[in-house]
Amino acid sequence: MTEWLGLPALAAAHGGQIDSMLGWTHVFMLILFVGWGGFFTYCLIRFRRSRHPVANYTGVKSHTSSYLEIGVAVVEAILLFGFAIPLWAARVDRMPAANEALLVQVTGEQFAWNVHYAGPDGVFGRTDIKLLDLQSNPLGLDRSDPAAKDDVTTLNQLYLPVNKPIIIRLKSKDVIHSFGVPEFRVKQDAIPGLTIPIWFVPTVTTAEMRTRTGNAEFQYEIACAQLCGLGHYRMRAFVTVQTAEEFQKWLDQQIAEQSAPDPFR
Ligand SMILES: [Cu+2]
Repeated sequence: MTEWLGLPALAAAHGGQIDSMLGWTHVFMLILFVGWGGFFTYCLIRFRRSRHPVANYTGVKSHTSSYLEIGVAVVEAILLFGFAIPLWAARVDRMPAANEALLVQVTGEQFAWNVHYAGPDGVFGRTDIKLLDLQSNPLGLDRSDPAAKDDVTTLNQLYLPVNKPIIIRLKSKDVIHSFGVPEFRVKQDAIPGLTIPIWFVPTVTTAEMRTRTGNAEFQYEIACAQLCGLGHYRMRAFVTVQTAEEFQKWLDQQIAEQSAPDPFR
């Protein structure tokens, strides 16, 4: 229905509503553009200097333009109160229940995305700024905390199961970044000092999207959507959407690898 907008392929459950709002906004703006453009052209011709060498000091007496203005304001109010605010409220207020969703912490830093899974216990392990090491432990995760034993962290790789509500707890270590994945129709600033939840349901696996687009290299990409410093251009991460079984297999493998004692320590 909204193909004419040329948006990226849609891969999230709520995306249809966003697209239809974008479509309606474009339709109304096109009507306004044509209306104002026509009025402007009419005025240029109707009040040209050769026909009106002297200004008319009385001006227009009819109220047509006021009614038109009111009409425009009404349409804009409908867009705002009828579409935009309800959609925004639904996205922000109606978080899925924590036990039905997968909770992932994503922390932006100059210039990478750190991903943290709680593991089977569902509890994120303790983090401590004293343990922070940009190379080996960018989140400062305390592996001696029992809750951290089964935690999984990755750099610039977000793995997600398809058709399951995902809640992302978004954070930033340094400056304002922005988590944007166009196919999921999500974009949220990551602000230092705040933990901001966002949620969506991915509906198309990476493999399926590769078949659909005919692009064997297709990757969902988290693009940092706020200019955050000199390396902003390379602040990208990849999202791999898999079936529930594939995702579980990946997670189990990561837990086994990451909980094993480090032979180099
Ligand atoms: Cu950034």
